[in-house]
Amino acid sequence: MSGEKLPPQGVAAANTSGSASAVEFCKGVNGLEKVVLREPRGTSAEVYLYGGHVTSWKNDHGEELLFVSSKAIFKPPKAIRGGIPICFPQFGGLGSLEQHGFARNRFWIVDTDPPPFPVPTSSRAYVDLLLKPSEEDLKIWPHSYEFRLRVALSPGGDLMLTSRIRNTNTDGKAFSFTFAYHTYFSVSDISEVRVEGLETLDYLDNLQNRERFTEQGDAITFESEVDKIYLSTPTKIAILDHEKKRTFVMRKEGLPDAVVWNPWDKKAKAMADFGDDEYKHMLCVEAAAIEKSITLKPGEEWKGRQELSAVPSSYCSGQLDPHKVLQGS
Ligand code: TA6
Repeated sequence: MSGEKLPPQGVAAANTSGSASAVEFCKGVNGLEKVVLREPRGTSAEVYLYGGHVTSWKNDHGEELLFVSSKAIFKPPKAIRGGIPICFPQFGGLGSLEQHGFARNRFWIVDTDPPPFPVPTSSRAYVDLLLKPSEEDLKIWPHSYEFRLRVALSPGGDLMLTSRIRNTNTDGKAFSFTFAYHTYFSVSDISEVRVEGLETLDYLDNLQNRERFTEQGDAITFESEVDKIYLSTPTKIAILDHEKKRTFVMRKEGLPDAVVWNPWDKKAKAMADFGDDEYKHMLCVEAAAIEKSITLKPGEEWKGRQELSAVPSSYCSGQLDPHKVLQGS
């Protein structure tokens, strides 16, 4: 079948069987390798080996739920603008490495022999990716690690990303890192979007030298550039798109912080790989570990997990009561 590529050597054929194969290995933009995940009910996701980067998540109506810029560059060393870039081993400019670290502009491989997964994945639509440092990487960040990323679609179409990072240094050295799933949500109109779950929390404002403030009591709405790191957030955050009558629910584990970013008009114009008006149709809400960096001794492993669901909701029916969403299961 066109585009169908056999899975890499050793990848369990099991999860490539079934009608529309649950996992398809194929070429994407500029011939970059990608993996397409499909669930029988019609939901799907796409992951590029370049950056271990999810670039698409569609619901069972085929509607795209993630934002990818029409000007995104699918060519190393530029990170793909949109989807879910992975910030590791450094978030933002918090260190001596390039902005957001290097994991998002490295080539990952398919993990043909992953260690047993902590929780069984209830669907066949998943892929395991692996990143290890190259000789070049060791010169800029002298640490050996294994970064395993499982991207999975649940039978209900939820998108789950689970990262397991292990310190494999043989020189007894520990290492520390910061981390984020830099998720770009597709929204109908940013001025109609509210974020629930971050009220009254402290945050570091990236637009004011990361000064610390406390968020006011109500839901967060958007009318100008925002770039905030919310600290010690609840494990569940809701992003309400009123016009689309859709609520994104983010559940996270091992990622205490959350970044909220919209570049608005000026920054949008300043980014070559971003359309001038695209800020109206995206919002980044990023499950992260920033305030306290993660430190691993040799042999130790850290796990950071994010689960995204998109639930239809209608404001008028009260279904959209964010507190119900956030307190619900
Ligand atoms: O996550 C928010 C942020 O750190 C902003 O400060 C902004 O720089 C954004 O990430 C995008 O960063 P990038 O390096 O992808 O242009």
